[in-house]
Amino acid sequence: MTINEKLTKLRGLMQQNGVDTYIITKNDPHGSEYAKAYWSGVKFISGFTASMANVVVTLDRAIVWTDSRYTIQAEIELGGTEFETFSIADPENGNLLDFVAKNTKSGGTIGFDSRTLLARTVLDLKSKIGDSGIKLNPNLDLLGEIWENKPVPTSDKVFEHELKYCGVSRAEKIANVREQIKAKNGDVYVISSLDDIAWLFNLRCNDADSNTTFESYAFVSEGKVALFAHPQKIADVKSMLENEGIDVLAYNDAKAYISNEIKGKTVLIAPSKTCYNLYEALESSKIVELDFDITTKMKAVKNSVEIENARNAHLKDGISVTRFMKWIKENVGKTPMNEYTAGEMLDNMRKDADTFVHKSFNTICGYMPNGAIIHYRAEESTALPINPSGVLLVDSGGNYLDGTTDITRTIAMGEVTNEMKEDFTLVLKGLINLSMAKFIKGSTGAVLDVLARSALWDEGKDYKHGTGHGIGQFLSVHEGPQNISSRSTVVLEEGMMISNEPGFYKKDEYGIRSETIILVKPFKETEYGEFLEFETLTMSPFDLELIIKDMLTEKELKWLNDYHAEVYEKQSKYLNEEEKAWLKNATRAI
Ligand SMILES: [Mn+2]
Repeated sequence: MTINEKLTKLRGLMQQNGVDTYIITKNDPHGSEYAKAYWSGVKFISGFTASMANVVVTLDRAIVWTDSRYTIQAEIELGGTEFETFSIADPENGNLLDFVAKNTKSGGTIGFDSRTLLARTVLDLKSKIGDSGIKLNPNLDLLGEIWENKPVPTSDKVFEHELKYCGVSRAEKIANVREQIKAKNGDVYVISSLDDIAWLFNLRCNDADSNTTFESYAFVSEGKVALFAHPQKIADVKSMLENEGIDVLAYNDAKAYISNEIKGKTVLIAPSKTCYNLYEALESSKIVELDFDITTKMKAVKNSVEIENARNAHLKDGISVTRFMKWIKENVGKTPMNEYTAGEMLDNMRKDADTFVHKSFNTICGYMPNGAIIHYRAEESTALPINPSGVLLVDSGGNYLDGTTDITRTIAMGEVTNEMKEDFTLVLKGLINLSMAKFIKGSTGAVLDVLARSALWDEGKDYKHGTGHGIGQFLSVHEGPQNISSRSTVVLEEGMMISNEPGFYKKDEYGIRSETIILVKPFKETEYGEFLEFETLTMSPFDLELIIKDMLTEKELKWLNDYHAEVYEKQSKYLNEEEKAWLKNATRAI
């Protein structure tokens, strides 16, 4: 079926159902960053594969909303179809909800599959429609009727994430959640967020697409705790959970069970993670809205067992990155390679580590102009060949039983310009200054963001992305609630892990980014307050060939040399003689 044929079929169904405007999103029912393949309705109907994309189909128009990162991709992938593209930054038409509210006639109907719209979105839509006379039909899975060969859940089974990796038992976590339900004056707490549920029950699934989560809902009250998951996936751990007093029920029964259990109760939920389909069932009870799940904050503060495991995972991961840097520097210009094959080489090197499960996201390997595309992903057929000059940006990570990693290194492939070195060094100064930060307890990431940008700002340069995101433990590579950006509102606490990833992107020429994961830990307590600092968990060298030593202050230089000495000390015992010699030179004091 061509895209235009699919649109014709969809419009036929819209007319049969009395729908004038139909909304299709990339969301799953859980607000996940990476939804399972069977939720990829946008890709099915439009062929558009960007990570940020929503679609509206009316009886005479078809529109994709995306952001500026994907403008070129939209031109290519949507070319020759009926689809128009709107940028979310467009002041006129950038807001999808405003568009549908404005462009649906009074008395007309907006339809959607309420599993794919978050409660927050539908509540916004309702307020935009107001008393215009437009009706909503929220439970219409029209795509399901025309989607041939729709992907189905994988057969991967849920397994236990052992106590030696996660450090705290399910029973203890559930008891803590119950205390917080009480503290927030709730009776019942309903969780939709998949990584929160995986964390709470100490369960994981080695699923496709870099995911360790499994589709589920959870219900916690004073007397009950229930987990809803696809029966074939949860089979191996079902009796273990039931023996601990956890009700294990079918995923598709969640809505009915929850509606029944919440009558007359006060329900806690996070509307930013709850789909409207489930929210509808809660609407008749008293709802206390959470900005984010109770478990999200608990999960973000890592315990001592998780921290020790993470140190190990980052060391193993860093060794793979070191081996990759050695390999690519020694082979560029001799062995044919492109962005795609180089990325695969690194992915394969990671597989040697004993606790490695899969990559934590799709490797970004961008050579020269492609390095300047922030979310670039090389495709086998269009990857640029890598030549022995210029810079290669590699952002990658692994999911290990003992931790999740995310590391970016920018590597000189041969001769580089002075401008590239200057930009690399400005970015590195930012990374170092954030790494060295001491800050008073109570600070948010917004207080620290400038540290990573200041050297660039001195030169009138900047990067258009946040500086840092939280990271999971054998879970999602991006997790909240903390982050480092000018808009951050969450206080950084001891035990939180966060990325430190300033960059600089010269459009059509080259991209530079350096990234480590840093851990918040105590610094000192004085008469003026309690102070915190960071420990760098990521272990792999920064390319000395790209550093202009004279641009570094004495303090920055000392940090760099100390860090490199630590990388060598920790990694060398796992390396062979040849690798050791290479790393010795790559981490030499400058
Ligand atoms: Mn990152």
